[in-house]
Amino acid sequence: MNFSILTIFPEYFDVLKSGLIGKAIESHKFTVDIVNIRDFSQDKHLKTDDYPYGGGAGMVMTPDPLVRAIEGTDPEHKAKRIYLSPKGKTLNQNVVESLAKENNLLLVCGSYEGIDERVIELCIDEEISIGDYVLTGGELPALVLLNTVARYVDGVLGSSESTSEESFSNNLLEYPQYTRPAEYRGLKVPDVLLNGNHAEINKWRQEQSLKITKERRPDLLKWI
Ligand code: 4FV
Repeated sequence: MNFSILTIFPEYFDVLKSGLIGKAIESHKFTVDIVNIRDFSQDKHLKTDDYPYGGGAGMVMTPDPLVRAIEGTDPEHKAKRIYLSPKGKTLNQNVVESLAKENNLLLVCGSYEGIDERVIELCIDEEISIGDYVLTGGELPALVLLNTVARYVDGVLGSSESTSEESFSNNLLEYPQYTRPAEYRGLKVPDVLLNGNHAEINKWRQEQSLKITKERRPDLLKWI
């Protein structure tokens, strides 16, 4: 799987050198190329933004550097081209699982008030939002999307970890987790987890997931 990320702040993605994702990239489990949109600006000052037609606060990213960057990075439109925006479909585990089936994802990070609408018309396959709040740029949403999709790439998660036993994997929130010590500040680990009876443990975990989901996210239960 390859991720191409188009941004005017490439340094935002230095974080990809660390953690589980950093190790996975190092060991070529998947590839990431960071593309600086400014490199595609024909403007003598490499400008990539301008004032919005119709007035209003802030600036808008100009179409040409973006279109050149997208077509320059993905000339045969092999990638699924995604623009991260609050107007997009909300990212959830089902969307993540469908994106994880793609070989090439091209992520466009907007800045300022957003990008010229004609870029979306001409080049974008899908708009995706990470949530109903406004950020200063699309870089963090792109990092969120990459992190959650990369977890589905073979070999990224260690053998002990899996995407099947976790929150939202079956539309339920995950059961409570415990580790040593068996008692901490007077709080004990539930006995069922200490008795080693896996049928009992799985039953308790299913009950806990259902109970917690009913309490905190009853909206998820309509999918079950
Ligand atoms: C966003 C979101 C988001 C809007 C204008 C970047 C900002 C600025 N992207 N999910 N929520 N984007 O707030 O994806 O350019």
